[in-house]
Amino acid sequence: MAAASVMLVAVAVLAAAGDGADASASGGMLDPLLTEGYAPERVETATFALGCFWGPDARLGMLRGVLRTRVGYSGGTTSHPSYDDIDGHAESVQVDFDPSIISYARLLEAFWAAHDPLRKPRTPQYRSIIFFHSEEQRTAAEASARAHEEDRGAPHYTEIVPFERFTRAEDFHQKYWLLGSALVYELQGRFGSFRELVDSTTAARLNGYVAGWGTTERLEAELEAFALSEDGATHLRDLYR
Ligand code: MHO
Repeated sequence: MAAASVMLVAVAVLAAAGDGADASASGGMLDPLLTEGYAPERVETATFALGCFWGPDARLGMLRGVLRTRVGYSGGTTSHPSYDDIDGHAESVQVDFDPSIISYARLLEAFWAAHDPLRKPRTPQYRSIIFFHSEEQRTAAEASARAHEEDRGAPHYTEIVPFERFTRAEDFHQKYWLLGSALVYELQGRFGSFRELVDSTTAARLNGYVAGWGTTERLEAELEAFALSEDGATHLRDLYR
């Protein structure tokens, strides 16, 4: 728990540093992904490693245009990694997004903003990696890395490698903050399985809100779309008072 609150502080500091990311958060306009009946024409996947995966799961899951997220292990060679036997893989977050709402370039900005790629990873488990899924993603990642290095004036530890495989992490690592919140009970019963719950846009956003990535304005714009009970809505509002 102590570790989690330390991380929350770190996340809050990053937020205060302002990645300017949240044009996506701006009030008023509802994310089409939260609109009944909207179906993306195309869905793209992005995979990143950037330290403990709990934080980026919440951070990236909050971005407008992100359809779903999951955390897992990527970047190693063994076929059945687990948290206790991660063996060369890195903690990773995988994001499905609607490219008509959010660009890959914008996700890359969020990637840089959500960790410090100039800091040497404690262990291989916490490496900074962009796993590209296409040549377009590779080109965008390389350009973005160059620009980011120039900006920071120092080389970073980030690797850019082709995506190979991703193994989902254990259930208790998925939507970490949501799972620690009473709000998770609101979602149980709506979905046929825990996996469907984890894979929902609502879970991605609520996890982000509980982790502290929302704003009062955005919450008021989105709250109805989450269809929470009165208690659930009050609980969420209380977090942003
Ligand atoms: N609490 C751990 C990170 C957990 S994350 C799933 C720590 O800060 O060392 O790796």
